[in-house]
Amino acid sequence: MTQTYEFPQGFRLLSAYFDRASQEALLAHIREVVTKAPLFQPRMPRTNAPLSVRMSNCGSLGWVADKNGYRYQPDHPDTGEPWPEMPKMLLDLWEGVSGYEAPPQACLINWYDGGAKMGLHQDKDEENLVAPVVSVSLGDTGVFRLGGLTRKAPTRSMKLSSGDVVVLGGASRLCYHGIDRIMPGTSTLLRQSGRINLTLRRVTPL
Ligand code: MD6
Ligand code: FE
Repeated sequence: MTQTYEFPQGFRLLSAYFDRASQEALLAHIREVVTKAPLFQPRMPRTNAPLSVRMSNCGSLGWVADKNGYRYQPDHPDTGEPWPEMPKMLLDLWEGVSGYEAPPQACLINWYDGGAKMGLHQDKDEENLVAPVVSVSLGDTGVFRLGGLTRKAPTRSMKLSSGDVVVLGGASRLCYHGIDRIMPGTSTLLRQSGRINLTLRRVTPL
């Protein structure tokens, strides 16, 4: 018998939070960020195996992954430059949905091409686990899997479309989650098939 999945308190999926015009405006900001802070190839610390997504960041801190571990740092791992500023649209999003009194410090940009995915993981590299993580999806639909507080807990999958916002707050903050696959050709926002996911985070305590 299959176990039923209970949505954790504090998980929210805000479908179509951004309309098409806002998605285009946000995409233009992200393209500008990536011009200044080129996509890099993250690697798994123990094995040094590359992840299938490419990444960049904006904000005062950025998340990086390489043979030395997972961490937040103020500069780009390849160029050594500080991360570009966080676009105001993202600060406004955080203010609108996070319920947290201080602004986000990091926006991780995950760039998926058609075959990319992201294994089940917890977001727990932040010193601040009280603030939620807020994400925005752009481009092709991604099949998102949300689980529980252990890797073995039941999971449930849902589609994230361009413009959707997810909030992992409260009891859902440390729930396992990942992207099983993306569905090429489901959006016309990007010039090619692919998906972008932005995750906004408060890294340090207040
Ligand atoms: C993705 N998202 O949607 C991967 N993490 O491509 C995440 O890993 C994520 O959507 C924390 C909070 C929301 C998320
Ligand atoms: Fe995550």
